[in-house]
Order: sequence, then C-alpha cells, then structure tokens
Amino acid sequence: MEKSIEQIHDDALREIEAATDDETLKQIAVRFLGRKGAVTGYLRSISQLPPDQRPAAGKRANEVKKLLEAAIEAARGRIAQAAARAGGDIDVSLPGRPARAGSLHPVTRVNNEICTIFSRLGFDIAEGPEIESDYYNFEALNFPPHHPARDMQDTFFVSEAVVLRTHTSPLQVRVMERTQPPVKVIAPGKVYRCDSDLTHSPVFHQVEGLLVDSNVSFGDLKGTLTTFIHQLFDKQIKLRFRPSFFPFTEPSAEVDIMCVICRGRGCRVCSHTGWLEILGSGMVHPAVLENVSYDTSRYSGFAFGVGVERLAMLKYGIDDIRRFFENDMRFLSQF
Ligand code: 2NL
Repeated sequence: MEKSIEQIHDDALREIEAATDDETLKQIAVRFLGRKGAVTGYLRSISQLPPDQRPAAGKRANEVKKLLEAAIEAARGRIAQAAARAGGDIDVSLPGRPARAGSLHPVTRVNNEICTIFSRLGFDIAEGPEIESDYYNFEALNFPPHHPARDMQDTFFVSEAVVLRTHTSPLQVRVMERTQPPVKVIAPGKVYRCDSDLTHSPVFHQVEGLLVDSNVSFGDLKGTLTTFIHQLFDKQIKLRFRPSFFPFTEPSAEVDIMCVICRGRGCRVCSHTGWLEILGSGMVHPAVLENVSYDTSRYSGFAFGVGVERLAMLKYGIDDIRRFFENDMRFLSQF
C-alpha cells in the first residue's frame, strides 16, 4: 500500500481548496473518488490487510470518501459565488431599475385645479350621465323645440329624444330638481359636439357652475369668476365682461381675460387683441328656474361654463387641441 488514507485525505483537501473552477474540481473528483481513483484503490487494498485491521480501515476510508464529497460540493458553491461577484449572472451591486412613474393628463390636471378652486369657494361637485334626454339637454334650459340653437350646437343625436350631452348644464337641472335653494354646484365632465379642427374636438371637457339663492346679483357672478381666474392664473390677470346671448341666461356675458401669453401686448394666440375669450356666463333665465319649480320671486342665480381644454392650452402653451387625444407619450410625459 503506497499511501495511507490520511495522506490521501490531506492531498485531496489541499487540491480542492486550491481549485478555482468547476473543471478542476471535476478532475479532482475523478482522481480521488472515481472508479480508478485513490480512495477507491485504497478501499480495494483493504483485503490485503490483516483481518483484524480491516473493519476499522474500511470504516475510516468510507468516512474520508464522504468528507471529500462534501468538500467538493462546498468548493463548487464557493466558486459559483466568486464567479457571480466577478460579473456573472447577477450583479447585486447594480442600482435598481427605476419604475416609470406615470403623470396626470394635462386636461385632468386643469380639471382638478378648477374643481379645487370652486370647492374652496363652497361649491359642491355634481356628476351624471353623458347620454341625456332632449328634455334635460335642451328643453329644461329654455331651448324651445326646433330652436335654431339646437342646430347651432351641432348635436350628436342618439335618437329623436336622446342626445350626447352638448354641455354639463343638464346635470345642474337634475340637481335643482332634487334640491331647494341655496344651490351652489359645479358640474365637470365630457361633452360632445359634432365639430373638429385645430381648436375644436368632438369630445371635450367642460366645467359649468351654478349658484341659486336669494339676492344673487351680477356682482356675485363677477366676483366669483374674477376670484377663479386669479387663482387659476394669477392676480394680475384682468377680466372684461361683454354682452352675449344664451337661451338659458339673461342677461348673458362672455368673459375675456387679458392674454396670459403676451399679458395684453398682443400676440398670435390672442389675434393681437390682447384679450382671450374663455367663459360664457349670465344670470339664470327665469324660465329655467320655473322649469324646476323654483319661486322666481324669491330666488335668482348665476351660471357659467368653461372649456377645460381651452384653459389647458393657454396654461401650457399648446396650440393644437388634438395633442390632448393622441396619447403620444413624448407629449404627455412633459406634464
Ligand atoms: C359656454 C357657455 C354657459 C351656462 C353655461 C347654465 C346652466 C344652467 C342654467 C343656466 Cl343649469 N346656465 N350654464 C350659462 C352660461 C354660459 O356656458 O360657452 N361654455 C363654454
């Protein structure tokens, strides 16, 4: 017998510890534990020992075999870890990939700002159906049957008596039907008109406001809208009220604000007038109040309507309304 089992054990452990790759480990396993390996050779040679030494020698040789198998397995783990650290499969020191955060659509942002401003002024927020009856969209709002304003609005008809709402006023009619004054409500939402170009989209967002109480004057309307514009843009922005016409208000006024792009000096956006048309408003027509059975000798009110896309275009300097609806991530991620 050339080598003692202890000698084989020591030699193998030294080689296993020195190994730095899997291939070397495999060769070590073959040379020591394989069919023609050192440990296997030793086990065969036990038969040549005196009978009384054989059991102890066999037991120890089997122990060594187990110890070496475990040592090789441990070395395999050590080598895999070292490889990973040196740029293998997983580099645990890499910074994490940041999750892509979404952002609110500019129309949603401006809509929320408008709602926040009016909430702070004490207005409730009403929501309701986009598919409306002719009654709520037109008749209750003092558009007589066959009134030219119905064509003027370029309405999408679902059937003869059902339309896609052309404004959010019908919501306010529903609120008035179920509550007695004081009523102080805004109605944000999608509205539909058969119209499409640089500044018109067939679907757009509107916020309408309504206040009905005793002793409501045109001065209250002016004060409320002035506060609103000053909070949405800034306190330097001037407003002017021009006579206008809507079937549902009397008197009616269109509200212009000082151009927020050139601050009144004149530019392309305001067509060199220094002013921008942004709101429709007026004192609620008594016929509208009568349609919801309000006592017109006790109550009066003001109302207004504003297009959200129009405000968002001015706030962010966007010149084509269609940008809002194209879902171009490069455009949307700027907000
Ligand atoms: C515009 C015009 C306006 C109203 C909306 C209203 C609602 C009720 C009664 C009376 Cl329930 N009026 N809303 C009043 C005046 C103008 O909107 O050009 N909007 C973009």
